[in-house]
Amino acid sequence: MRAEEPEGLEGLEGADGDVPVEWGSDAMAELLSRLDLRYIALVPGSSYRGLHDSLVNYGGNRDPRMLVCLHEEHAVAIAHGYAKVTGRPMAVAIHSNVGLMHATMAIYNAWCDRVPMLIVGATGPVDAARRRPWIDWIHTSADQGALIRPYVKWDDQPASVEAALDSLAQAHSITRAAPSAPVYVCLDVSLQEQRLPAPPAIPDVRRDKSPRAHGPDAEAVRTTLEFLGRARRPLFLLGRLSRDEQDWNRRVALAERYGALVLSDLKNGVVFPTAHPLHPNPPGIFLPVASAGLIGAADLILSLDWTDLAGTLAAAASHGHPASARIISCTTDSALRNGWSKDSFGREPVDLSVPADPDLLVSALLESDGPVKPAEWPATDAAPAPSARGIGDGDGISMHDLAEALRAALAGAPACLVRLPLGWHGADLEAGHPLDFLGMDGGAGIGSGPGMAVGAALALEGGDRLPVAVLGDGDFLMGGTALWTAAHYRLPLLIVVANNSSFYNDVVHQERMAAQRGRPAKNSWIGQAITEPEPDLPAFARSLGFDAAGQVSDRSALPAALAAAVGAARSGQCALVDVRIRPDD
Ligand SMILES: Cc1ncc(C[n+]2csc(CCOP(=O)(O)OP(=O)(O)O)c2C)c(N)n1
Ligand SMILES: [Mg+2]
Repeated sequence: MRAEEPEGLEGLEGADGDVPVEWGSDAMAELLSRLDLRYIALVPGSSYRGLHDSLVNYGGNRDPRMLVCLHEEHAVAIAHGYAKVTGRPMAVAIHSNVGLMHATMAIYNAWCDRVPMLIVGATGPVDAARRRPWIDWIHTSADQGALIRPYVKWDDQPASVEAALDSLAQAHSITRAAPSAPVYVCLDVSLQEQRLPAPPAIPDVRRDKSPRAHGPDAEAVRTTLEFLGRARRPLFLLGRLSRDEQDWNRRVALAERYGALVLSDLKNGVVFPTAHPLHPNPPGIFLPVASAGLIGAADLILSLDWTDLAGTLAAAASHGHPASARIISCTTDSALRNGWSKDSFGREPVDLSVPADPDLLVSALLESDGPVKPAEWPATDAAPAPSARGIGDGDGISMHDLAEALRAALAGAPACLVRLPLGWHGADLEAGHPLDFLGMDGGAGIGSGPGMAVGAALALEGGDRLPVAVLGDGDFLMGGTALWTAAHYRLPLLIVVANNSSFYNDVVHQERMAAQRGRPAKNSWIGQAITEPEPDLPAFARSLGFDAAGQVSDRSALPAALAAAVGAARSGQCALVDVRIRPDD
């Protein structure tokens, strides 16, 4: 049995399951229990001590059940990883202004990744006459939501218990509606700790049946079909799409019907089989040159919530392949545009804009059974399967060697690559199911990898798919204490650290600067190396409850080390493998 497993009310002292609603926070906990939220990730804090008590002693620590975290950034990253797998929001409780300050980068990542989550914040008494000396004053800010307003979809600071109940219900509805993004409700400690003269009416949260996503209108479907019917070289840019298997199959069917070539993006979860003949180029974080060629050659581009369409077209042009195609862009993302955050990217030169859920557009297009002319793409060379490239020679372990060895160790049973490090080659990603790879962090905020891995492990717990996160050592070290939450709740998880003892991505930037300025490239490691001392990652992981043997630096030892760790994780353990990789390829 897992630590703090709320089997019945076991583990709770004196709770008999029938506690009356007496305090403001009891009513809030009651409302939360009706919102289909299984977990609430948190770092405790006195600004929500009332709610904390109610979640435990009124609600029995279930629906939502608390997940203790060692940093607010991890609590949000866990909800982010959970949402990437399930598409559903978790709750997160964040203490006052200071906890929110810790949480900010993770909220920004979740915002950029368009995932739902309900963040329940708290503040010291808004009424100054009620503040305790010192601590309540430093943990109370005017308009606390202003800290994160540019990168949440909605926020509120209700001024009564009744308003708080409505606000929480509304927040839960808003975060799930497309396009999804985090929402924040700040609960004044005084409301939580208010004794209620009588239990308030709890809003009927079942009366929330509005559609979560909108399909395209008939005119948009008709015009898209007409453009597709005329196209000879259609190209689909598949971006932020669902983890649903039926949606996946429909995308394949649509591409096959029109003979469209498909590009996907390593920043997002996998949305199309990487080995399909219509997916000729491996995905990249930046646009690969071969894919730029396809953009230049296409006569119709159908962009389905592609991340940064304008920047992608500009990149293709800079590679010598300007797009001359007619462009259809299907996304609801304009609903989240604001002046502060530039993550909605530049102006898209589109011929048809379809403000709808892109997977619903795919469904609608497939419903038409009109005649289809065959596409006229020149035959493309299918990318070699990852296994055909083999393990490299030379000293040490390259990122590609690690990919090969990991693929072999995971063969035969499903796994979910929760995260890949920045140096991973797109050609080394082999994916045939929407949960084979979850994409990156949304906002490129380093330090999120461990927390998101734990969140994905939580979502996948009890299934047959093993969560595996391959993390850079910099990313791992920034967020590593998130591992404790996985160990504490016994969530099977494998973490592989691609350890180059460096913030290597930035070494490359310094090399570029040196080349541009005619300065010595040999200084590029200064200010980047994570050495002297070199952190002992296995010891660190063991201290947090993970299985971890010593660092693997010999290529011949890698298969056995990975096999042992995969075996441990598949049998329910938390395991980490620290792999010394060559920084240069
Ligand atoms: C919060 C944050 N700080 C700094 C950066 C800049 N940055 C981008 S990649 C990177 C290096 C990450 O190191 P690691 O995870 O070890 O990956 P490597 O580049 O070594 O493969 C850094 C520091 C960032 N993106 N986010
Ligand atoms: Mg590194």
